[in-house]
Amino acid sequence: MTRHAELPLESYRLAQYSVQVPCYICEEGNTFDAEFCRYCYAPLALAHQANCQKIRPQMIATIGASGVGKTVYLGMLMDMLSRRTSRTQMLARGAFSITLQQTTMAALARCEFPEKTANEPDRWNWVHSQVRSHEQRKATELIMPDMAGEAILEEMNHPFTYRVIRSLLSKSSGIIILVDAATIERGKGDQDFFTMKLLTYLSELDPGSRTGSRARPVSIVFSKADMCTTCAADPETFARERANGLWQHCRERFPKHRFFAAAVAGACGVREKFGVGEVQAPLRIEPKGIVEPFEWLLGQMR
Ligand SMILES: Nc1nc2c(ncn2[C@@H]2O[C@H](COP(=O)(O)OP(=O)(O)O)[C@@H](O)[C@H]2O)c(=O)[nH]1
Ligand SMILES: [Mg+2]
Ligand SMILES: [Zn+2]
Repeated sequence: MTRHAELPLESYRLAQYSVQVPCYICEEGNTFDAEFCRYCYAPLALAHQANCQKIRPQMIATIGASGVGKTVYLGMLMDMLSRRTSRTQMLARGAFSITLQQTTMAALARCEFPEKTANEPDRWNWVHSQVRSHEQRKATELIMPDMAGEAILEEMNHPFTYRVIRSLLSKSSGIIILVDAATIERGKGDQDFFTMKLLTYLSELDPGSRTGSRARPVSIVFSKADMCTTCAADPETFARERANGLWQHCRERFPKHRFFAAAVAGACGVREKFGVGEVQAPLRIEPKGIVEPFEWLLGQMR
């Protein structure tokens, strides 16, 4: 046994913790080795990625009630943009940015829709990407999360329960709102009410400011247009006739808005899933109107 032992003093390692890394979404300080922001639960990988570049990324929020098709739409949008060789193209930054596209496309390839998005922000998929278009020489850096509809509703009803949603919506340069065309066609008013609530929340985040909500472009996308031919043919008229409250709100509060119709599936069937019961299954994948709302939004943001 020896009496003397040499122990290296490693307290210098603690010095690294004195430098805080600000979260890209809520700007609160975090330690350099944290995976998620301790205030809003956004991944800190976004902050690390953004720090490596000269251009600060802009944000686009995709919102809508639970089950409108946000995950399917965003997954398909990423997949289409990342495979394109002409017009608008997308290049993922960071491996985490590919998960949404991967899980959506894997599910669709099995003739299934992807799993429901979890409510906890640390389980959402975030996409940080570089978007190029042939009209613009400079690329745009974009951050887009796939949020859960229940969390969005909770934040609207009880502000500050989900800080990540509030910070993201107040900083977003553009908004994509998804509305379920199939439920509107069936005459149910809840989609209309939910979207009006969203628009009111958005316009009250920073009322009156010139750079605030009124200046922001908003794409209103009627999803599941494969189940509603009138909507697919003319989304603007469909909005005016079938979702009049929503149409009026957009006209009065968001001067830069446009209505679109989108569908990922060409036709759907119902199948039995063990332990779950009947679930919708896509029979054909026929994406329609997926890229248009995004390209319009990008054009307006520039
Ligand atoms: N017919 C049809 N149904 C769709 C389409 N996209 C989504 N759905 C249905 O909507 C459900 C919810 O989609 P999801 O993307 O998880 O919605 P989210 O909660 O807004 O993320 C899916 O399970 C499908 O049943 C579509 O393009 N056509
Ligand atoms: Mg989802
Ligand atoms: Zn944060």
